[in-house]
Amino acid sequence: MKKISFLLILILNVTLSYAQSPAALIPYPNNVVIKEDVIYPIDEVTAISYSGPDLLNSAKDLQQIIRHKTGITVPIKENGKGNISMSVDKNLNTDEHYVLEVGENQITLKGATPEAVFRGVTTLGQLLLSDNNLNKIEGFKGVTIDDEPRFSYRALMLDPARHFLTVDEIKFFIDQMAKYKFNVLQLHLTDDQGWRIKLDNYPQLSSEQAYSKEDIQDLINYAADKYIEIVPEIDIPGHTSAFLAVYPELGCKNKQGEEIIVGKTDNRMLCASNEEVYDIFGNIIAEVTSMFPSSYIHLGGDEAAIKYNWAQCESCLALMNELGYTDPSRLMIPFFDKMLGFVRENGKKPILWCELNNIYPPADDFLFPYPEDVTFVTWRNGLTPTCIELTGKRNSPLIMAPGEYAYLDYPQFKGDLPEYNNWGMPVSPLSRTYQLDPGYGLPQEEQQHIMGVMGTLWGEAINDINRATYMAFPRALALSEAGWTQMDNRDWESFKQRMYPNLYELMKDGVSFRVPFEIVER
Ligand code: TNX
Repeated sequence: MKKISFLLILILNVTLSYAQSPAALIPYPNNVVIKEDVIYPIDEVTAISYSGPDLLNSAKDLQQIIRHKTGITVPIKENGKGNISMSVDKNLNTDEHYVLEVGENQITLKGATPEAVFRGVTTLGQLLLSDNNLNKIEGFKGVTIDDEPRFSYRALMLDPARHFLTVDEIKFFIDQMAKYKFNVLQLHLTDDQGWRIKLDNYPQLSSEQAYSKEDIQDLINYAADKYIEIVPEIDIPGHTSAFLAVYPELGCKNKQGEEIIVGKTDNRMLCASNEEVYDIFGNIIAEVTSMFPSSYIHLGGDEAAIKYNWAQCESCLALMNELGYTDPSRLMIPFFDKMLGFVRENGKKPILWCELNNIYPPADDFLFPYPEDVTFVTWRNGLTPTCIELTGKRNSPLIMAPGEYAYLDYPQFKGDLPEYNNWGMPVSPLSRTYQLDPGYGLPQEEQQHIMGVMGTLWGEAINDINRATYMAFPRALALSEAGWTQMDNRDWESFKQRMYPNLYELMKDGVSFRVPFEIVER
């Protein structure tokens, strides 16, 4: 009996706390205590004080959030008196750990780092959203929050290689990411359809629309202000038609003389047995890594059409024999040995898409023995459990982008976009994305190596930024919660309710998103 009543109390508590939970917190913080009927009102005496110059950005952001919601511009003061005070507290233990206390007369926000304070500011911003009276802001809802993320790597990926996106459009996307505590933006900068990064050493490579050094620096700075890191991706050895259109002689021997039409030609590869490929990419990797402060560079490694290239190229086959291999896919070993050597020489760490010995289950091994220091991204439908197991065995870091949940280029509902380049993509509705547990339900010791999540917006059919946000939202809200919030603190019914005020805000900010009509019974 005792046990039952304890359970009942527990269940009641959980339901109550969800029913009364601050209406718009996404991702849901990991420790929330609601103070019933407490509101911190914003008025003439409200002022923000911050403890040092590295919190100025966060102070300004909060000032902007308050102005946006209430029209009131509250003063900000360094080390001054303010009833909203922000500071760095070295006693907090992990990088993004913050503690937020909203009382009737005072708000205090402490973070382990300036980044943590910034994450707390996004939480504060969501406390101003109200579900029942959207235009009348009473103030911050009373609450104590002690919060830190489940995973340190929470990424979205844009693909301006397929359809170019301008610097301003990417900044607009970064703004939306920051609201939901994403901290990495991967830019897929090269593919068959375009080479979108201008290099001093190889100016002829870049497509008509491409980012200059200044553009890249501008994006890096803009993202860094919101504690988002940009990870560049240069996709090799496949997905290289745009590169090979400029350097056809660096493709395989059997392909020489076959025309490349950028935008149409795919399935080409860099020749594994041509030393010039390595000379050029040594320089390219040096130049690209010098432009990005991130400790990572992503070198792709996905969907290499080996049987049409390396397997039919006489000099690749000769190299294969010389090295004693019987399968041309083993040429990935010398290929990435050299390419990852360049990554290391430049003091960076490589990321690759995880490829297995088959593209469908029952794949049971890696495509080739990957070098020890690779960080993997799992992506292919059905293969994530195998990727988790294989990377776990060698303790390689793994980023979770399983197609079933995290491919934001897949349709959100049957018959919805994309209307072209849809190869029969599985439907991936909001409810499914929300189901992602990045630990795949495994015991703790089997998910130690999982470092986070990534949602991908492959761009074949994403021809502008409004389409990109339409495909991303609201599923990116679900992914943000998957990356930040412990499973015990997640709940689909609660998420749906918290989502609505956020959708209203996104709409007010001019963000195109898909209305998730199917989650309402009618
Ligand atoms: C596979 S995902 C690709 C991309 C495509 C995507 C379309 C991955 C590593 N490679 O090149 O854009 O499918 O969904």
